[in-house]
Formats: sequence, C-alpha cells, structure tokens
Amino acid sequence: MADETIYQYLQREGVSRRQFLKICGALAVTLGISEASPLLAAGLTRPTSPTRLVAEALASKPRVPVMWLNFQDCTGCTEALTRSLSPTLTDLVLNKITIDYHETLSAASGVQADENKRMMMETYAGQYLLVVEGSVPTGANGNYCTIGGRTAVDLLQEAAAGAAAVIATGNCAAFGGIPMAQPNPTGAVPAYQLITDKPVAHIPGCPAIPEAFTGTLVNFLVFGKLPELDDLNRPITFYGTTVHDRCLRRPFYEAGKFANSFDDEGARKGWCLYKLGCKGPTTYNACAGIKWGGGLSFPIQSGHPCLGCSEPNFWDNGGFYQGQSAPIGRPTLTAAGVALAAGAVIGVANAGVNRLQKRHADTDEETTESLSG
Ligand code: FSX
Ligand code: SF4
Ligand code: F3S
Repeated sequence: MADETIYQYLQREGVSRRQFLKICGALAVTLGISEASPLLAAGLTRPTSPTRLVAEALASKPRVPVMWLNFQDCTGCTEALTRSLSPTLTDLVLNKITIDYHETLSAASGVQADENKRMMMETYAGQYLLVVEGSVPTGANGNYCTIGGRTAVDLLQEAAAGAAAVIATGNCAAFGGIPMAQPNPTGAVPAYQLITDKPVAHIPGCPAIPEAFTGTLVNFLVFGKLPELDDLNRPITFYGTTVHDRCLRRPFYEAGKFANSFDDEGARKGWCLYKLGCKGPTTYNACAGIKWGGGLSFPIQSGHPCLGCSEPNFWDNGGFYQGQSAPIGRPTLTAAGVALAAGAVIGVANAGVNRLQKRHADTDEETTESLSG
C-alpha cells in the first residue's frame, strides 16, 4: 500500500485517534517544535499547535519506509537505538512506522531477506529512506565486506539509487570512524563518498545518540525532507553547539579548576577534564544535553574526557588523553553567564533537547552536587 498515509497505516495497526494525537505530541517534542518555530518551514502560515502540525502532516503524507544497511561497524549504533531514552517512541517510529528492512534486526535471513529487500526497492522506488551504519571498504575490490556474495560498495550504490534521501548514522558511516583510522587496512570510506546524487545527513557519534537519529528520521516523516544541516551535514538541532557549551563541569573550567590525573583531588571533586585531553570545546554533539541511558549520564559526567566521537578523524585526531595546558584566553564568564550564553546559542532549535534535559534536571542537580562535593 504505497499510497497509504502514516495515519491510515497506524489506524490499520489498531492505533486510535486519541493514541495518534498522543504520538503526534511525542513526535513534536522529539523534533523540538515550539509554538513559533518551524511552522513556516512546513509551509503553514496560520498559527497551529505543534501536535496539530505533526498530526496534519502524518494524516496527509504517505508512510516513509526505511531500509537499514550495516557495513563495517560494531553495531553499537543499532544497539544504542534499541536501548534509547524513549523506547515507546523508538519502537513506534522504527517498528511500526518506518523500518521495512534492517539487516541486523531482521527476522528473515538468507534468500528470504534478500527477497524482502528487492521487493521493497521495487515497491517504493524513489521513496524510501536509506540508513547506512558502518563504513564501506573499497580495498581488495571491496571484498573485505560482502553480503550474499556482493560487496558493500555494490549494495550501497544499488540501495542509494532508489532512495529519496540517506541518513549515515554513527561516525563510521558519516566520517569513516574507527575502520578508517590509520593505517586504514581495508580502504574504508564514509558513505557520502560513494553517494554523490542524493542528500546525505550525518548523525556522527560512536555510537550516534539515538534521539539525534530518531529526531532526524521524524523530521523526514513530518516535513518530507532532511532537517537543516551544518557544513559537515549534521542536523543543526542536535549538532549546533559543542559539548563544552552545555557541560556540567563548565563552571570549573571557567574558574580554572582542572583535574590533572584520573584519581587526584580535582577528579574526585568533579573538576574540568580539559587537562586530561577533553575535546568537548571542539566537539559538536548533543550528549551533554540529552545524555545516554535515559538521560542518566554521558562520558564527562561519568569522569571521562570527551574523545570527540562526533567529529571527522576522531580516532587519529591528536591522540587521546593528551595533556593540554590550561586554556589560554579563556572567557571569564560566570556560571550564570555560561547558562545565558548557551541558551542564546541553542535557542528555539534545541527546544526538544531543553525539554528532555528539564525532565532530568533533578538527576542533574543531584549529580552536580555529588560531583562538587
Ligand atoms: Fe561505528 Fe556504529 Fe562506533 Fe560502533 O555501528 S560509530 S564503531 S559505536 O556502532 O558505526
Ligand atoms: Fe569543557 Fe571538557 Fe571541561 Fe566539560 S570537561 S568544561 S567539555 S573542557
Ligand atoms: Fe562522544 Fe564526546 Fe559525547 S566522546 S559521546 S561527543 S562526550
């Protein structure tokens, strides 16, 4: 039923109108839609609520099927997604609305799985969204990664030819990741180097933050296009600010209080990890706001410096845990000033992230207190 709208599809799945509106409200939060923001982007000029905006879109747009291909990776991106902050929403978006073919999660295998994929490519030619996880090896004529006797290069290019757009999730698919690290024995390349005629959104991270992926997917479902991207093709909603901008250790950075080893007094007191090689100041990602494990924590909160996992060449980029001298020309913002500055930069686009963060504010406060103890 290629022409069926998302709402019709959900009705067929037994979802009531009331449940549908609840789903639309949850999707609006994921998208970070506020009362005022993307109405114009959606082509609407009259005021409408975020829930209604999403509801109107899902009631008028055809369902977007998703094909998910795995190449050179650790499957951490899929793993993270299946354990995301919003299991109900993720289940809904991935299992009920979108994913028609996922190599790792597929119940079918072998010839049957191949046949499912072929049918999907034929039925939804030019309409489906292709998700790529993992880098693609080009060495040895592509033979370092073959599935069903065909190379990853071949499979990727075939699937991309019929796709409406592509999401490369995880650092491996977006920038080459660990497989492409020196000496790059398999000649790994990121997906975009082999797909030149389709829009490709990057959701880097090792692994990608599940909510950043789901939010990008939902944007495509609701607005029929990829969200606004930065110069590395990352959605600005999730990659518009650095980890440092929202870091809970930032007041210690401003105060010049740094841990010098992993077990000194500064580390125990939760001081800034800059001198232990933290790359938060140059790393654009949403983990300091959304966090992991249901908003429980993220690397820096757990005592580990940021490794820059959402940036290109992060594995080779200057090494890990390299001592850095105290930052020079540090802006002398107060903690309140930091909060204001971060808020101004993040703005409307990050409303969803802010709401998620607010939901976990109590946990944050407790953790900050214990870190400062
Ligand atoms: Fe790469 Fe995704 Fe790192 Fe793993 O598969 S981004 S190795 S966490 O999970 O691609
Ligand atoms: Fe910035 Fe890293 Fe220090 Fe946090 S721990 S304030 S991200 S340098
Ligand atoms: Fe990655 Fe740094 Fe966040 S290592 S998960 S971008 S704290």
